[in-house]
Amino acid sequence: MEATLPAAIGFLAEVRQDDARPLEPVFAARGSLARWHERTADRSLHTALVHSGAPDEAYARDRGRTLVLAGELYNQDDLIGLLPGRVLPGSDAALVVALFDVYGVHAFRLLNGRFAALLTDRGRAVLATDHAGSVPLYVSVAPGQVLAATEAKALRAAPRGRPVPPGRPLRRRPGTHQVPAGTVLDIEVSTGKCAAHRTWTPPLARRILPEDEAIDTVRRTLERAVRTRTGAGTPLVVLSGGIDSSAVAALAAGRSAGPIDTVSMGTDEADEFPQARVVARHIGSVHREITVPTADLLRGLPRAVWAAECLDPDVVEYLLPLTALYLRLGGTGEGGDTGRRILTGYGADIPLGGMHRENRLPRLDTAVCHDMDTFDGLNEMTPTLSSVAGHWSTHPYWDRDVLDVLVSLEAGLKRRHGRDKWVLRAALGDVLPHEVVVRPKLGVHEGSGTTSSFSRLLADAGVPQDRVHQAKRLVVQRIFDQVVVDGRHPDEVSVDAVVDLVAGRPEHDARPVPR
Ligand code: IOT
Ligand code: MG
Repeated sequence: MEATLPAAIGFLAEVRQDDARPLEPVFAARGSLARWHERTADRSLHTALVHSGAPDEAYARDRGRTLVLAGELYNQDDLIGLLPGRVLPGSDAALVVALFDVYGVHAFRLLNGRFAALLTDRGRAVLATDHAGSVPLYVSVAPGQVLAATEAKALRAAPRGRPVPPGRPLRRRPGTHQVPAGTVLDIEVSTGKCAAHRTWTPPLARRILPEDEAIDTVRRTLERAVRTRTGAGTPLVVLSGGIDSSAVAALAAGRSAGPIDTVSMGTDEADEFPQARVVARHIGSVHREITVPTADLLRGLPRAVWAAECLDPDVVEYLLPLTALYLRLGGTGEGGDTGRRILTGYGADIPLGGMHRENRLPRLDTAVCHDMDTFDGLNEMTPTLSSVAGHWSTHPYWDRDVLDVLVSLEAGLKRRHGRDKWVLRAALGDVLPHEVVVRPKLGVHEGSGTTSSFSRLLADAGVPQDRVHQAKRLVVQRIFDQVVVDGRHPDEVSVDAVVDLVAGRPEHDARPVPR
């Protein structure tokens, strides 16, 4: 459990009653590939695993059950306490399979982690996502076969599956479904019948806490989330200099024996380098700045959509600069020896309403409720964004405990004394310079100039101002169709050609876009 990266960062797993040939594994995630086959009297399990050097730790077998796990857990200590008298499990996968023996499918309600899992148990295939669905999981189900993968493109050649409610049908591949966040699908392999269990849901009620107590709770849970994500090597934090990533960097530095690494990206048009430098200097990190030419950034769109399998143009604008950064960090990830463990400040704005620049409390909570209702399926937290470059990213603000605390605080603690994300700023006041604590939010899409340069690309191609957002949606959709649905490699997709196509056919493309 002390390796830098999780044992596996992705999988394709096929549970079948027949002897059909397994699918060719296709992943954007980069790592070593291990294949593995197991046959019992009534079914076979074929698995292809993207791993980082220790594929055996991504499997666990116990009492006729086999579990395949991509990702990792963050509450092992608590979980191990539930298994008194047993031999201590040697991996996260072994821990989950041991818990399954005691709790059945409800074992997944106990986990705080970043994972996707498949478990076979006699005639059943059980699929599970973490609370946030932060490692995407797709499935195709037909009588006698259950095919599951952490990337939709890996199921491209799967035979057409049947609906598995509440699975979300994939665009133009209605037989492939995405397993919702915080969900277990318990599938009878022979019939394809599926029972769903929700294992997490965002808190709907709000807690009233005195300022001190709220501050203390946020600080403690966030510290723990950073600690459990730090792993064996030197942590690397992607740092914008805003409060979210600066808080993560300061907490990681606070518990590290030596200096941590931080890195900031900017473009030839915009950067937040001076702001990030203030933080790097304060915490004593080894800091790097990476400048990406805007033209290269935009050319990277197909790779970002290929990695994230995302159709939302706003989210793609957040993910594009981050993908560009991860690809330039260096390290091949082949064999798992050079991939980095990366901590981000991603996601803090969702439970705190930080994106909405909203003063009025009813509107703030409306924004929080809306965002907590709609994040699922956007894949904005996917580890594949960084694993296209062989790295593993993890987001402390979407730790299950941190998220539960942040969402549930009453809105007056999120917006207070004229400041957004007040409780977070107050909780980090002692570890960051004052100017960082009070710095207003600037999104990565703004700080890197991504939104404006993408808009300009479309305007230059002749898209009228009031149609730019819709045109962005169409560009992303067409790229998605090529690199996810049709299985093309992103290097074969020309952004200019897609932009020209969208710009040249306004009437045709004005119809609503199905999600
Ligand atoms: P933003 O908060 O700006 O960035 C997310 C993370 O990316 C930062 O915490 C930091 O770790 C990293 N980062 C940002 N800019 C840089 C940079 N220049 N160099 C290095 N690292 C950087 C969008 C946003 O504003 O990102 N994300 C929001 C909300 C998403 C909305 N989604 C939704 N409603 N479902 C967020 O909460 O992070
Ligand atoms: Mg930020």
